[in-house]
Amino acid sequence: MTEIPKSHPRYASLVARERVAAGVKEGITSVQGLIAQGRGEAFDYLIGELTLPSALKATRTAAALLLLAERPALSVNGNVAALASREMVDLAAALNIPLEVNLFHRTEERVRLIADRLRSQGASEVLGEKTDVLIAGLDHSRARATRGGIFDADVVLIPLEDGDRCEALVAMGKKVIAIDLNPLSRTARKASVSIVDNIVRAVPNLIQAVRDLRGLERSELERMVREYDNKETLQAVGEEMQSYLAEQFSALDS
Ligand code: PTJ
Repeated sequence: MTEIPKSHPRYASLVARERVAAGVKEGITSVQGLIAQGRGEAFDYLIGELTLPSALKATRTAAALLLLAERPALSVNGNVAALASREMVDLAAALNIPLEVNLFHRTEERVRLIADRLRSQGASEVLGEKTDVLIAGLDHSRARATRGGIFDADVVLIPLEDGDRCEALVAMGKKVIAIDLNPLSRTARKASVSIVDNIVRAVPNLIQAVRDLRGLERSELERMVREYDNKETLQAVGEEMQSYLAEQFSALDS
C-alpha cells in the first residue's frame, strides 16, 4: 500500500482507495470494484466526504429495522470486505447474526478469500461458500444464496449492491437496507431504507445506532420505521448536496 501522510486533507478517501486496490491484489475485490469505488468517491466528494443529516436519520431507521427483524442478514461483497470487514464483523456480533458473502462477479476463490478474511477478523459464522438456493429473477451465479441467511431473511443489509439484486430481494417481500453513495442509483431508489453515505462511515454509525436504540421499547422502534419515508430521505440528500455545492461554488469568489 502507498503510504498516505495523515496530514493529507483527503486522507480517509485516499486510504479507502488504497484498501480497495489492495483488495484487488489480494484477490478479494473484483477489478470492477475499482470502478465502483471511483464512482463512490465522486459522489462522496459532492457531499463533502461527511455524513449528511439525512444519512444519519436513515442509519438510525436501519438500526431500528435490524433490531425489530426476526431474521436479519448482512451481505458482504468484495468492496465491502476491502473497506469494512472488521466493522461488518462487529455489526454481526452486535446483532448476534451471521454474515453472508454474496458476490455479483462470483468466483468460488473470491468467496473463500472473503469468508477467510471475515473469519480472521473474528466472524463466528460466515455463510455463502455453500449456496443451496437461487433467488428468482436473477441469472444463475448472481442468484445463489443460502437458506438460513439472505434467502430467508426478513431484513437484509446490502452495502454497495447492484440494482437488479436489490429489486429481486424487495420482490421477495424483504425490507432492504442499502448503503450507496449514489442517491439516484436504482438500489437507492428501490431499497426500503437507503443510507447515502460512505460505507467506511456508515457501518460504524450503524453499530453505534444499534447500541443506542437497543434499550428502546419495540413500539418506539416500530414508530421510527413507520414514520420513515425513503423518498423524502433521498430528496433531503439532494437538497443537502445542492446546498453544500452552492457553498463551495460561492467560496470561489472569495
Ligand atoms: O464483489 P462483487 O463481485 O460483488 O462486486 C461488487 C461491486 C461493487 C463491484 C458490484 O456490486 C457493482 O458493480 O456495484 P455497482 O452497480 O457499481 O454499484 C455500487 C454502488 O456503490 C454505486 O452506486 C457506487 O456509487 C456505490 N459506492 C461505491 N463505493 C462506495 C459506494 N457507496 C458507499 N461507500 C463506498 N465506499
